[in-house]
Amino acid sequence: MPPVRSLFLSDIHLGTRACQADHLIEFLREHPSEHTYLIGDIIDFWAMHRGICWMPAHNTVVQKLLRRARHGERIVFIPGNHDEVLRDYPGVSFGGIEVHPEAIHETADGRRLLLIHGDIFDQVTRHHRWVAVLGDVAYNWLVRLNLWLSWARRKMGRSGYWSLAGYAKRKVKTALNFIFDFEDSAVRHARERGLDGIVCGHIHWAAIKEIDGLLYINCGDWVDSCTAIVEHFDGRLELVVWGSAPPALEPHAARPPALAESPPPVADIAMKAAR
Ligand SMILES: [Mn+2]
Repeated sequence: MPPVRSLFLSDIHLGTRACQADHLIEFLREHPSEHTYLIGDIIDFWAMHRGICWMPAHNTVVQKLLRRARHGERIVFIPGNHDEVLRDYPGVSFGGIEVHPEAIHETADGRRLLLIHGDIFDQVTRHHRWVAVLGDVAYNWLVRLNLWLSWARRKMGRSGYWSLAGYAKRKVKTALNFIFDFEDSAVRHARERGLDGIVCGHIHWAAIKEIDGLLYINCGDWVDSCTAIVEHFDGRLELVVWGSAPPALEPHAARPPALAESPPPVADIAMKAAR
């Protein structure tokens, strides 16, 4: 019997430099499972538009997943916004990996969970797709610009009323509000469908918690935090933080999301969170 019943992974972003494929390969090796759910943004077609960064380790991830499907594991791929081209293939199976726009998983203890990437709960990607795409490109430039601006202000001796720290704090607060809105609308959606909870991704912030009596679960990502959700054979769900020097990640901790590519804290996190 494999060590866990189910694996839930999202936001791997294969095809980008930031993807932590090596850690993921280790994680997969240690966690054979009966069900594996890939909950979106597994392959980053948006980033590959701008320049492919496809490492040998990215091939290995794909091969390992195909191999698991061949050996009788159930592998379900639920596309996200970065791999939305696959949304055009509902019900299709690629090498034994089933593609569905969403799925329902029943845990060993009988809870029914909706599995969906979650970009539909993100007002930015939903209504202003161009903002999200632009934000993705502009993010690194914003970080640099902010650094340069603060340097220029110091040079000009204008340290006065404009506080970089205050600016960063306001941005973090915006990002946290963004997360709370996301979580609330995800849980509301699951409730409307008469389910016991939801497992999603998208905001790169792993969590297992109860909101208004429903289970809210986010798989996190394999760009920055190397997190996954596992289901044990008794139906218990656990957040796993993989790899060396994991952040002191508590599911409820107020940690700003998605600090990939090691930006300084001045980053426009709200924009980043829209990934
Ligand atoms: Mn996404």
